[in-house]
Amino acid sequence: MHPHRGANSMFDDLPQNISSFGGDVDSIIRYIWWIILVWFVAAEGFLVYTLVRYRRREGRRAGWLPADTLKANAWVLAPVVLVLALDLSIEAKSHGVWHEVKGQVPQHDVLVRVTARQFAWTFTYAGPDGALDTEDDFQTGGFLYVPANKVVRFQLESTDVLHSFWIPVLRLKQDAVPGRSIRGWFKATEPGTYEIACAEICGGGHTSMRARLVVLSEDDYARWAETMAQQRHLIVEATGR
Ligand SMILES: [Cu+2]
Repeated sequence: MHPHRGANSMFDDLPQNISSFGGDVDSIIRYIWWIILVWFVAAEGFLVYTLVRYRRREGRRAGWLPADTLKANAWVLAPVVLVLALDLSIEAKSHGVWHEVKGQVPQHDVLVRVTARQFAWTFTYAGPDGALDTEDDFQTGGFLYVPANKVVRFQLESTDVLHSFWIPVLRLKQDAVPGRSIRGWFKATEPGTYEIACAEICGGGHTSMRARLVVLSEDDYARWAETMAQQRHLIVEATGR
């Protein structure tokens, strides 16, 4: 199934999608949404039906039936099997997407360390040599700059408590765990400025723990990165660190 955002879709409340794998994630959300909708209507409908059908009436007493026949038990067993089957179908549908998004990291064009702390985001870029923790690394605070249509690999870390790196338009949400460096990747398809938020309650300033994702065209990003690298070079020359 190829997901799309139709103008009349009842799913238009999903955020804009600018992620290379966002459509696959959305198709799972929609699939689960339909299952829930059908079950909700069926279960509530049946409940209302039995409420009316078996309501209190003069001269009719409530009885107690032991569920000792297969037919009686089928009222429980059949829905259980159905729910399980649908559960497995979600599993089957999402398996490939999970593998694509979380199970591997494609060859990357940009490497950046994302550092979370109460209550801000810092981004450390690998610089011209493509490796982190070298002299040519440079940093930004509050703004993550990436090129469009390039694979960005990130290493997510936290210096204090649990946080969660959330970029709604990328369908990307990953916990940051103190003491761990968690790898991940994304490819943004459309230049623009988008929201980054913390999605794990991490203290009093949690709701203000925001940043911006700035997706630049390939050329603009190259120019920006070059300027940052030059500035970094001047600082190293002047101060020796
Ligand atoms: Cu946080």
